[in-house]
Order: sequence, then C-alpha cells, then structure tokens
Amino acid sequence: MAWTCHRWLVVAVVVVARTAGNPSPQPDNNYQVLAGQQVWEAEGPEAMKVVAELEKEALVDILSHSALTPRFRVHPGSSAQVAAALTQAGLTRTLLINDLARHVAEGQHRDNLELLRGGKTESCTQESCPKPLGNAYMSFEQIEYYLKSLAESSERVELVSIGKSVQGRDIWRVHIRPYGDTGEDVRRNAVWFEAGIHAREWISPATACHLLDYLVADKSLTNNLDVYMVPVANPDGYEFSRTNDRYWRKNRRTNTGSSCRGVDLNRNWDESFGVGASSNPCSEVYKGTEAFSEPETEALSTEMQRVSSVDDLRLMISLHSYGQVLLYPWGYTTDKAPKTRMMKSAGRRFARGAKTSYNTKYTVENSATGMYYASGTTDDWAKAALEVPLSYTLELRDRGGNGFTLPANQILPTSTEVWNGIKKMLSFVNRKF
Ligand code: 0X9
Ligand code: ZN
Repeated sequence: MAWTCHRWLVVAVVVVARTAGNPSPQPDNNYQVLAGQQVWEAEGPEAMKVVAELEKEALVDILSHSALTPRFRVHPGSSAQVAAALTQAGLTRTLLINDLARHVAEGQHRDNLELLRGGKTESCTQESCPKPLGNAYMSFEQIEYYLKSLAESSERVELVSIGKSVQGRDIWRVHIRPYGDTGEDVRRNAVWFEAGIHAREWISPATACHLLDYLVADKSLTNNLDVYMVPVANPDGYEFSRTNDRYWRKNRRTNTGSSCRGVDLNRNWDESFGVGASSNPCSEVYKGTEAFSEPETEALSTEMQRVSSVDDLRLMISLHSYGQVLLYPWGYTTDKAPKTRMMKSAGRRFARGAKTSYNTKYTVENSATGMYYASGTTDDWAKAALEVPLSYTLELRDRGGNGFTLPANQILPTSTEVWNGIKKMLSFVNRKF
C-alpha cells in the first residue's frame, strides 16, 4: 500500500515539474524494469574474480570496482544460482538494496522535488541553450541544443557529426581550437575526451558538457592546444536509460540469434579484443561479434586516428562513473604499459587539483591490478594503437553511496573539481613533453 501511494506521488511531482517547463525532470518510467532486482556485496578470497566470471555468464552486473568487496546487481530469476556459486567459492554475501526499482524511484523523486523547490531559471530549449544545465540531467536532444549553441557562439568551436549510432543518432565531436589560431595547418599537441560510452553513467556526459563550457572560456591553458571531445559516445543507450531502463549500460544493437540487446562499447575496441570480456549477448560486458563491429566505436576510432595523424595526441581521458578513481592501462594484463611513470605522475596532479574544490579524493590506479581484467577498452586502444602517452579512464563521483544515480545537485561540484584536476594535467601536457 505504501508503495502504491509513493508511486502516485512520484507521478504527480513529475507532471507538475514537466508543466513548469525547463529543465525537464527525470522520467518516471525508467525504473519499473528493475522491480525485484537486488544489489549484493560479496566478500572473501578472490571475490572480484569470481563475480567477474558470473558477469560474463550474464548472471550478475558488476556495479563497483572494489576488488575485495565487489557489488553487483542480481535478477530475481538468477539469485539462487548466484548464491550457490558464491557459497561454493567460499564467499559471503550481504544484501545492500532489496528492490532497485524503489531505490531508483526514490532518488528521482528527491531530484524532482529539489528541482521544483529550487525555482531556478536555467533553460535549455531548441531556441536557446546557452549553458549546460547544472540542476538536472539533460536529454540527448538538450545536449544537442547546447552543442549547437556553443558552436554558433564561438569561432573557436567546430561541431561535427562523426557518424551515426545503431539507431541513427548523431555522434557529435567538438573541436576547440587554440586562441589566436590562424587556421594554418600546424601540428599541435592535442587532447581527446570521450564521455557517455556507458549509458547509465549520466554524470559523464553532464560533466563533459560543463568541461566544454570551461574550456571555451579558458584563455591560457588551451593556448596552443587542440581539444577534442565526444560528449555522448552512446546516444541510443543514454536515451534508453532515460526512458526505459535506468541501469542500461550497452548500446542498442539487436544481436542476431539472441533476444538480448546491446554490445558493451567499452569491450569492442581492437586491443586484445575478447580478453576479460564476454561472448554472451546477454552479458553486460558482451564484446560484440568482432572488434569495431559497432558504428559508435568505429566512428570514434576513425576520428581519433584522423586527429592523431594531424596532431600529437598527448592525453586521452574516457569519462565514466563511478568510484572516484583515475585508471591507467593496461586493463587486460598486469604487465607495465609504456610511460607508466608519467601516467602516474600526471594522474597524481589530477588528483591534487580535483581535491582543491571540495576535498573530494580521487585515487590513481592501474586498471588490471586495481579493478578487474577488461579488454577492448578505449584507454588501452588509445595507448596501444595511437601511442597516446597519457591515456586514462576517469571514474567520476561517487564512491558508491549513490552510484550511477548520482543526485543532480552533484553535477556542478563534480564538474568543478574535475576541471580543477584537468587544468593541472593540461599544464603538464603543454610544458613537460
Ligand atoms: O569496466 C569498464 O569498462 C570501466 N568501468 S565501468 O564501471 N565504468 O564500466 C573501466 C575500464 C577501465 N579500463 C580498462 N580496464 N582498460
Ligand atoms: Zn563505464
């Protein structure tokens, strides 16, 4: 009964907020599919290894990176099998969330209420979207409005569609040219940011949009530096996570011979393809039929190759969530990657810069040792194929309190601290090579 009342309240708030105009609140139906799903934590010998195997078999969905106590999502239909596998491996389990649908609904309800109470006049419509929203997660359409406004308002900004997603949405690439650029063909240092390759990690595209704003306003650091950014690498997945399934991770590929949709775009790159990934289309880490089988990774890699042929690509950061950790390659082996010392030291600069605003702590770790084995990822491919010296995956806020459903009131603090961290790294790129 309490549950029914609660749902009506959510619907009522959503209706009121929608009629109030912009920004639109979070949708009200993207959690129903999560009904009955639970979140567990496992503990014991080689816990992450055991859970990662279960993920490849499509029995669980790993949500956190702690090697000692991994957290994961379990469907009601597989909970008995998962429980038995954990017990057999000598692991104990703790129930953290009993009903994920209810958990997500409550979070969205809080965000919507805050939006109503805030009464701010932030706006993002087709007619005008001068700034990324700081108090709500934008729809893909709103992000497009913002990108177009940005390109129209600054001569330094070029916006290009580098390809289409499975469902035909544009993959937008922003290029910010340095101040005083005369348009001559000169080879410069360049940095590449990728965001939103995992659909449910909403803070990633949100932060990317704010970073664009800061980068365009910046007059010194980006001098003599070409900056490239793809703010939403997986637009279909992003929209699906807004409308149908808040925990959707992959793209929206229809997989031949399977009723399960989607390929994990961060397992689909042509670097050690297949190691630490799954061949099961129902798994959250399904690698796809072959490397670059997906139009999204194909578009990204082709453009990154083009950029690295005209510029010196020095830094690549793929924005993800969550965990507050800056990860450096390799992710599929514990062998040391070239320039590891440099990646660690630039990483520590990031962490120091990011801490200055709100005392938020980011750690700097190797992907394979700090987390779990994964291959076919953007960071490893950039490092191996393009020899980008500084290549990272940045897991944004938080450390698990809210996880993927980070409250919208953390968009601005996250963006600010990440900008402060990145500024430190950009000065490293410009000065020390
Ligand atoms: O597993 C991933 O793709 C990333 N974590 S997430 O929770 N955002 O899905 C981490 C990728 C780190 N990079 C490598 N392992 N190479
Ligand atoms: Zn991710």
